[in-house]
Amino acid sequence: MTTPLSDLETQLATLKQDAQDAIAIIPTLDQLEQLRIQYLGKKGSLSQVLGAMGKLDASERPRIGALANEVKELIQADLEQKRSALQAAQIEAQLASEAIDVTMPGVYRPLGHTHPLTSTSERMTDIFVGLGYTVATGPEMETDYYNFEALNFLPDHPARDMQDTLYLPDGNLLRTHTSSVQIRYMETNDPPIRIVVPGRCYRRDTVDATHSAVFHQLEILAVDEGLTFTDLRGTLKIFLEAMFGDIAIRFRPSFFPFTEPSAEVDVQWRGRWLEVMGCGMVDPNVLKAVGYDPEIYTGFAAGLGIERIAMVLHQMDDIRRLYTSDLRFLRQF
Ligand code: 2NL
Repeated sequence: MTTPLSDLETQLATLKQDAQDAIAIIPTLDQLEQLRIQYLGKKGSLSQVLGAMGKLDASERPRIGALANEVKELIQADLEQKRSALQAAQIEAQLASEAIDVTMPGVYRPLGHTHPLTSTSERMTDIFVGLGYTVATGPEMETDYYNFEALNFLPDHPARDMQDTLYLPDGNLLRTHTSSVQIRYMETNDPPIRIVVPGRCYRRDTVDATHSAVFHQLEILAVDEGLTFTDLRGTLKIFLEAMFGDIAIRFRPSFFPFTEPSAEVDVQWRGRWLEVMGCGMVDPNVLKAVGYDPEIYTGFAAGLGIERIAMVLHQMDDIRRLYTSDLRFLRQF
């Protein structure tokens, strides 16, 4: 019984050194686990060495046994340390790869905004909504009845002419004002009513700096018991002051088929009188056409061109700027 003792001691020492060297350079957690199995597993190197202890003299076993435990614990400690180091490195690598440099300049995406015609329309509509009006809309293709007849246009009124109105092959037409929406609304709603109607309109016209075949109108209509021209004037004054600020306004007599009396409204703007809308008391014939009793109800109405208001507000001289989508123009708003 000579060699086994020193043999086993040497083997344990070698095993310890091999394991520690291997652990030191292992690059991944998976490979570290393979190492653990290789050295400390049931069929691992350490088990094999311990298997040989049976051949030892009983008096030597405690010392070699203690030595083997020491080696096992050292390797376990190394494995554990390496595991922590590899895990920490893995988290570091993940953090590094997912890092966001918040100091990097951002990517600026082109940002659009509301078209000046839309924002003008919305501003105007909102003022009336603030006064308790309800927004109403309707079809752009209309019948002669809703666009003309119900609005008290005589059969031979010049506005009905092919020269002024765009007729469709089926006999319908493209509405020339939004008043047709008010007729439809009155047909299906009883007084009292307060509506504001913004919308696209069409006319057969030569296009120039102040005329477009497609344009936008906003009309209001109120029908109730006891409404007077004073109510109309007060309402329009409140609207125009909200739109233009503290300005002077004046009413001039005018004529429309659908109102009686009728007036044109001017505002004093940058030292000049500007015509901004038409208005009047709803003609009794219009009330009759929708089944309202003109002996009980009166109404007032007004209509204004949205392009005209946008042009006045933004000091524009050519209506076509509003339709040509030139970004150099649009970016100014
Ligand atoms: C203008 C004039 C106006 C109306 C529109 C209206 C509608 C109904 C009944 C009575 Cl349903 N009137 N609308 C009234 C007066 C004038 O517009 O020059 N617009 C640009």
